[in-house]
Amino acid sequence: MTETKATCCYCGIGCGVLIQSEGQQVLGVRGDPAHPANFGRLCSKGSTLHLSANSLVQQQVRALYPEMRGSRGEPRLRSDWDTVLQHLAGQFARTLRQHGPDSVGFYISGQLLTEDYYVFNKLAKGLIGTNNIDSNSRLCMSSAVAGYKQTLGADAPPACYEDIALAEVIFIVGSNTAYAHPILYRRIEDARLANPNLKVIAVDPRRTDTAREADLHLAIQPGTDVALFNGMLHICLWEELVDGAYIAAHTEGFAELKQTVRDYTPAYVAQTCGITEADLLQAARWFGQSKATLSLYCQGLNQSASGTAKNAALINLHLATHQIGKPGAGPFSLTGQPNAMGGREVGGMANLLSGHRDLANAAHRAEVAALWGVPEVPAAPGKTAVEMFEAVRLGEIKILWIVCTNPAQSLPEQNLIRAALEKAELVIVQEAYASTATVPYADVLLPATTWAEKSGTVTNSERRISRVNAALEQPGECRHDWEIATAFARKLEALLEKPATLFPYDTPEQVWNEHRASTRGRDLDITGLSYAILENQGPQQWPYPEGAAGGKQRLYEDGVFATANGRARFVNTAYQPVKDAVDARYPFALNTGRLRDQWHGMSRSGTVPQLFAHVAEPAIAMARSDMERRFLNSGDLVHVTSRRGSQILPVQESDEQRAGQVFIPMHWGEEFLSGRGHGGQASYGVNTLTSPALDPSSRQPELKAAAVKILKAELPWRFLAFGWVPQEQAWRLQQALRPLLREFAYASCTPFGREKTGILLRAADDYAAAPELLQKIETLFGIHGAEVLRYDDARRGNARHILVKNGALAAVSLAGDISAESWLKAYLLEQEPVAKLGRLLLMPSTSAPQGFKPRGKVVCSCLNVADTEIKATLAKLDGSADQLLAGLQTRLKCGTNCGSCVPEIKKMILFRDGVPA
Ligand SMILES: Nc1nc2c(c(=O)[nH]1)N[C@H]1C(S)=C(S)[C@@H](COP(=O)(O)OP(=O)(O)OC[C@H]3O[C@@H](n4cnc5c(=O)[nH]c(N)nc54)[C@H](O)[C@@H]3O)O[C@H]1N2
Ligand SMILES: Nc1nc2c(c(=O)[nH]1)N[C@H]1C(S)=C(S)[C@@H](COP(=O)(O)OP(=O)(O)OC[C@H]3O[C@@H](n4cnc5c(=O)[nH]c(N)nc54)[C@H](O)[C@@H]3O)O[C@H]1N2
Ligand code: SF4
Ligand SMILES: [Mo]
Repeated sequence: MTETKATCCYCGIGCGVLIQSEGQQVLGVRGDPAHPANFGRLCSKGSTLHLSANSLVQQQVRALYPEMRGSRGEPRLRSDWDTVLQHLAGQFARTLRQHGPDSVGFYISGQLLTEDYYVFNKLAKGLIGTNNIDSNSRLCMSSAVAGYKQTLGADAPPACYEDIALAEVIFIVGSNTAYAHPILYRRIEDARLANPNLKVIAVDPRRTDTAREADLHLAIQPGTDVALFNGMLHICLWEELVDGAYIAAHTEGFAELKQTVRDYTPAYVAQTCGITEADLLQAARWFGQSKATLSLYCQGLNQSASGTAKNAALINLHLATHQIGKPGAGPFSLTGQPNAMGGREVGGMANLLSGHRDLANAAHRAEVAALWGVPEVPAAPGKTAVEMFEAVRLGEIKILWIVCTNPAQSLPEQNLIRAALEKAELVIVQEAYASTATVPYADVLLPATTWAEKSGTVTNSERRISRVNAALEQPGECRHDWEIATAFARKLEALLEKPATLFPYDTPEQVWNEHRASTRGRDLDITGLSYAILENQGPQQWPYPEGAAGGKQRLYEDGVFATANGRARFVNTAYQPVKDAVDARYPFALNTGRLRDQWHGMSRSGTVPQLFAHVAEPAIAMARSDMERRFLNSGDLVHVTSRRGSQILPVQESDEQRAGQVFIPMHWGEEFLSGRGHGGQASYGVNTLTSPALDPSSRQPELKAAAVKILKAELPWRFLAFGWVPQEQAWRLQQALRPLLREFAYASCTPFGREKTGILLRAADDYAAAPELLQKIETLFGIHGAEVLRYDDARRGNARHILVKNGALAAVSLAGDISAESWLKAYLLEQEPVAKLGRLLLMPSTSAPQGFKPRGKVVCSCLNVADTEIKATLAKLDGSADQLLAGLQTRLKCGTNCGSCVPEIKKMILFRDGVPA
């Protein structure tokens, strides 16, 4: 077995992993003890990466061969690289000649390696001559970028992970760190243990696990952060918590801001944000009085039509109180994707250029043109993500090349996104997985390598660059992303009769060295670094200029900022309400975001059944009071309708939601959830509903706030099929079921299991579905033939069909009355012998057979510990919350491996007597 150093391909914490492999098989993965992001730890997603790389699974879900189709409507056929790339180069050359360079667009991704990103950026801006290249980071970090640049002068997160241990106050705003950045959250837990005086404040409309554990939770109304930060500054001014000397020496623009925040009185702010004045005061005092306040923030700030103002208002607060440029302090944006930072560094977006340069700056354009050896880079700004799809829909952009992102799942207002994908003359999808919602739109599918197969570099949230190495050969005919761009570029250069190539690369290192040269003299200067240093001395932070002994842990310690005069700038921020505001017709504010154990459209995490133990199926979360008023029970189906579309979903009572607000995890797209939709309009999951309203500076869409109405869906007929499926068929089965979901008003399809893989399909409609359709589904689950036990009541439309194998349930389908679901599912999960049940198995009874105790929900998925076991053990223990947790960890081992479930176990301790202690 060999161990290969790489990083986790999920979040921006950038944990180091060691991939354990033999030949073409990944056998295991462990945290790299030497990596400074995680020191050997991994969360629930990182520690199951090897399961996602299992070759049996990969064979079923990966895009393995280049494919293209003759024309729309025809199926794509397998082709070869040379033919496909030659075809694409021809199409590009023709379109560029007829319609000019802005008739093509590239939509790329913060999950690409820096080298991949660099080549695509040069291809668009250097060779083709268009700035129509943008990335999914537009949906993610662009408000953070704009906020940093407006205030500090450069897109550089000033703090580092070690600051967590040094902070006195940690201000977590719009970040569910416990779910989205778990290994950083483990550091917060450690810091609290080490320093009982550490105060954690969480600002989130929802009572997330992160918020529940904070010393103070401000459950503000959606989108009111600017009012809150201005209000805190108002209080800091009154209470003389601002640092006048620092403001005078190192900043500018405070006088105007001071005028503005006068109006943000505690009474006005408390009212606007929906919090108490006492809590507001407490937050301001803790923030301003502490020796070191560290803010951690993410999409609750960024994904907003006032995202840039939210970022700037928070940084204002740090500057005014001098909570920046010193250990334990600073505004620290947590990067979402593993290499969103690298993408920013190479300038792979519509308004940026290599080396943190700006497209709008003529001198910067000239520098980059000189570096690349081209006459010029185009001046006109390119289209940003949402706007690019709009331009495609309007026919302005004819060719769209999508790389490493799944826009038919993740962009807002899916109806328009789908219309754009249909309108485009040519859609190219460069993907690792063939299973995503975007792939069916591809006229050309380019199969890409992915985690464990790629080599290059990534940069994490704390500006730290790591090398990633390939453990496996490329499967099928997959190619590396940078290689595909390079090969295409050379073909296009030949057609355009260019005398020499701009793409002389044979290795990622050559690409990286060119990128390095472009950073000379810039804030992110890495001219002192090399692949060799990264390999021999481990991951390094930037800046790391030539001659430096090491990277820089923390920025602005000397009070000199990255602006022309060295002074940080206060931005005069004013509060603006959310764009898609609630009203009498659309009375609920819809919020969306992450689940702990899933990643975006779930192309990878969705192939690991145990990652569904935490949350098994799609649902919309709602406060109990709202449900009672609408006579809704958990599990009821509701129509969720925004001003743009409608999606049916089961409703789930949640103590995390305030009244008037609802939440849908962002992961549930067409891949797992669909249905015929409602009122003639198709639905494609959560982003059918969301709003494309953009922030004026960052052009980031407001994915966290959409007004919706919620009406009970009267769909009396229910259907459920679930069963164990051999691993070598499970994922093909799931893909075969997907088109059938559209036959029902509502349908979802999700895996379950642990050692074995199960698939569950749930559907609902207003009338019984055609028997042929149900038979088709049952056959796919193996429920056919003589051994199937059958109960059918045609008159009532009820049916129960059961396949028994080796004396236990193997697959079940229920139609009409599905009330036996829970115990049948438990019997199947636990492979409980069924012989003794006899006829009971087919009796239309709701309740479980006597004496059967279901094991319940798995809480610790690493060590397979269920909630029933935790509750039973808790009943025998006594002591403080910390002692109870320690007791559970000793006896059951739950929460002792990756630790991702610790917040959930703590919640169970809190609620052990039914009400919070
Ligand atoms: N498990 C998991 N982890 C991930 C990812 C994943 O898919 N799954 N994706 C990664 C990526 S790309 C990203 S960008 C990050 C995102 O990481 P986070 O931003 O932490 O995650 P989200 O759940 O999108 O949103 C965070 C919180 O913002 C809150 N919020 C909503 N509106 C507001 C508001 O107006 N103000 C405030 N203050 N808060 C608000 C939401 O209720 C939510 O709890 O996660 C990364 N990590
Ligand atoms: N409603 C709502 N929508 C959201 C958000 C939200 O909070 N709410 N968050 C937004 C945010 S912050 C983000 S970052 C986006 C994420 O949205 P997407 O970018 O669509 O998310 P992923 O599913 O991670 O897409 C990455 C794709 O790349 C493929 N892939 C993996 N590795 C490789 C590789 O090496 N090469 C290539 N070519 N392909 C590869 C994967 O199979 C996957 O399909 O979603 C945004 N959309
Ligand atoms: S925190 Fe988890 S998902 Fe993020 S990089 Fe580390 S192991 Fe991967
Ligand atoms: Mo993101």
